[in-house]
Amino acid sequence: MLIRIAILLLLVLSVTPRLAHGNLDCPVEYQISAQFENGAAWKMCWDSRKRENIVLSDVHFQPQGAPLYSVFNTLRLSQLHVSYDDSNVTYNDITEFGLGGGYVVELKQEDCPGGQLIEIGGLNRLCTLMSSEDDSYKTPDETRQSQSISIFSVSQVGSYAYLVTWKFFADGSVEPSVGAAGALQRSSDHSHSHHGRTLEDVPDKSWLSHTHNYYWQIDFDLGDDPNNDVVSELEFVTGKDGRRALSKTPLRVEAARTINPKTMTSWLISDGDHKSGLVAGYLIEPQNYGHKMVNKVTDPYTEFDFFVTRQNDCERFVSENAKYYPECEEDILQFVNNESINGEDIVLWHRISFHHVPRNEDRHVMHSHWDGFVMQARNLHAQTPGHSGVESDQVLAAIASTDIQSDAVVQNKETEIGCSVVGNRHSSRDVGLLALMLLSFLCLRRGRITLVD
Ligand SMILES: [Cu+2]
Repeated sequence: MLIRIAILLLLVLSVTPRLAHGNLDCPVEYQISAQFENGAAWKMCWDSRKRENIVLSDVHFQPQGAPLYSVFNTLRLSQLHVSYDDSNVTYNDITEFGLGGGYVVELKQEDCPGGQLIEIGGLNRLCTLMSSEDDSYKTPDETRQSQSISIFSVSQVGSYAYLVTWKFFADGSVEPSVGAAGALQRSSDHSHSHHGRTLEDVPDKSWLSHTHNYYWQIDFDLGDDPNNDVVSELEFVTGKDGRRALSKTPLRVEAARTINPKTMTSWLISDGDHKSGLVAGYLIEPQNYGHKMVNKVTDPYTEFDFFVTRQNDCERFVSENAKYYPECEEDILQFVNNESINGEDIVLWHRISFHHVPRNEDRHVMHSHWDGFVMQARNLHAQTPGHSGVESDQVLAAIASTDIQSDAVVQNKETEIGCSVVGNRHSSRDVGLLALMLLSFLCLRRGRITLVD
């Protein structure tokens, strides 16, 4: 009997897909992998959904000589919200129409030069493309190009053609982006409208300005345990002495946050798997967030740029979600309902806006306007990936010739939301210290602060 059970167990294990040693949990034709010159690799599964089209899952990165490392459970564009300045029309392209199904454009080989075309529904409609571009780094005696694999498809929605792209770099970083191309969608019969521009060849119309709000849904699953990732908000606050100090605030409950350019807001997603030493993670620095569209009257969630929620299968679209999941909430702001994300599988949502003011050059065909952001790998490597780790004599001579001044230490603080504390030095040191002690005491009483090194 025991032998039978053992044989059965062996059979089950031999046919169950497992990720160990590079086996992805999807059929071979739905797998994408890339191997780079620096020894690193990406492996993932792809799918095409009727609404959002490309959904990438089981996304793993493998640094040179290291085991496969889980990065994302899923990646998708969650809404393409287009709001016109005249407020007459707002599109939610993904839930009203969709980027998948018949909206996906067939690609030719010249659309995917040197790349691999993949069929969706019997037509070549997905491209994976390896590229080497720009200098990844340059030293006096070495130049290395940045290698990446791009995965993209094109969806024609109304007059617009959206180029939805995911780029995975050889250093572990990831860049989601969308190119808006095609043609202008809406015009008004009121020439000289304050809500648009009259273009050269159509004197009796105004082509209306509008904002494209791109919302990505990023389900990080860093390392072996998907439930121990931690999201922290980073800010750099300039003190009275003119120095900027880091303020790090772990988010412990679901949150809707805004980008503050003055404090250079960014978000760090850290892997809780670490036993000791440096913590692996990803940094989201929204340096290309542009002019954001905020309309609290019609779409209250547009006030925010970044959301953290507890993973929930029925929370799929940033807006008009209940249209497909009536048992669930309608929009992202309602998903954020104070649930604890401590020790949970967390999902991030990020919005980047592009305010599109029509110009003559947009008639009759628009050039692609690209928007996106980078998720920068942190501590996935001990040093520059692909570099020997040995400085040449030329590099050492260049370093030696520079005048490097030592710097005084400025203490960083880690706080929880509502208890952001930044040290102040010099003239107001005593007052700052007193305020720091008082605030720390209040925070400690509320059990909401952890001071670290
Ligand atoms: Cu536009």
